[in-house]
Amino acid sequence: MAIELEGHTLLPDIDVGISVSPADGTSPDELLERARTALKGPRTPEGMHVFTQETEASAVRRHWIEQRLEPALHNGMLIQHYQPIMLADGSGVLGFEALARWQDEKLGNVSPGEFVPIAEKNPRLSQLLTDWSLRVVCEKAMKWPLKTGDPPMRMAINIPANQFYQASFVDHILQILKEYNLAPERLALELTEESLLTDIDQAVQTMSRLRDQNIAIALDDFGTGYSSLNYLKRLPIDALKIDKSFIDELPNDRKAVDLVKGIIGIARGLGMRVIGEGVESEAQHRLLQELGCDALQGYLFSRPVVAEKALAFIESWPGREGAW
Ligand code: G
Ligand code: MN
Repeated sequence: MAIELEGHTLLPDIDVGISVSPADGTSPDELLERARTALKGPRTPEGMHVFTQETEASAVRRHWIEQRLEPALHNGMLIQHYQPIMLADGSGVLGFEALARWQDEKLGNVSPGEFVPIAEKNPRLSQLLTDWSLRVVCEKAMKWPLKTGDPPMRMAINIPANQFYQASFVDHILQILKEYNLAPERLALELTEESLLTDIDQAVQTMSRLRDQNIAIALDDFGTGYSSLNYLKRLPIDALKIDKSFIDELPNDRKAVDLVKGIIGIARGLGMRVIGEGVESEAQHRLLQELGCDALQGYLFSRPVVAEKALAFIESWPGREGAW
């Protein structure tokens, strides 16, 4: 329902959490608490969230993840993993994406797909996780011995929107690189479309500063957000990473093939590189290469692996330059 307010039209969105007595509780407090918990779970198109035992279990798990992430970071329970980004023709490794793994005593194995979104909603955890990631990569991965003559590979790090929009973000990154005596050419930052939409002017400005310093910028999970093509044109982005959900439907789904073809065409037109994510089969690899993808990443080549394995992986491939 539209509301007119001082010349603006507001379209308020309503979410309703539902709990039912007596199954979900008998006191008003208990029922309210569960209705609130329900709000964090699945939503019907009408904005209804009904409390279930699964909502409770996943809310409890989310709560524990939020509680335990900070001590886990301090106690070395997170291990940085690295997934190679391959040149599409398979001739070499373009770089790696750093992806953390967390083995928790109480929660078991917590995948980044699970804890990263939770951390990203909490500014403090977001900052701790991003800093940890950056520092581990600078301290360890950037020091991997490269064969003489090999071009330096870029290490890609995922940056949450709330970090990207910190006023001191660029200085902070440069400061860390300086501290470890590293060239900015060794770093790539992965941002999601969400990061760009908060404030497009600031995004353009921050990205331009990073770009001026030769830090590469990749747009992650491309196609899942709401970025408009108009924005895309304004942003100084080096590479688009096509989201795995599109790649999953290759090579047989005609529409997915056309979409991916379209995305590659747009990226090309804007002078950006294209990286396909979540490549799991040889057929996907062949098609993406044929369609003109520059680089590929996925289980077909390697899962995210610990540093020693990543190093062994590089040794098994001839290093080669690929700009991004
Ligand atoms: O959002 P982002 O693109 O940063 O996510 C990377 C995630 O995707 C990581 O958790 C990584 O383990 C996972 N991943 C990478 N390659 C593959 C793949 O080929 N298949 C699947 N299922 N997951 C992948
Ligand atoms: Mn990523």
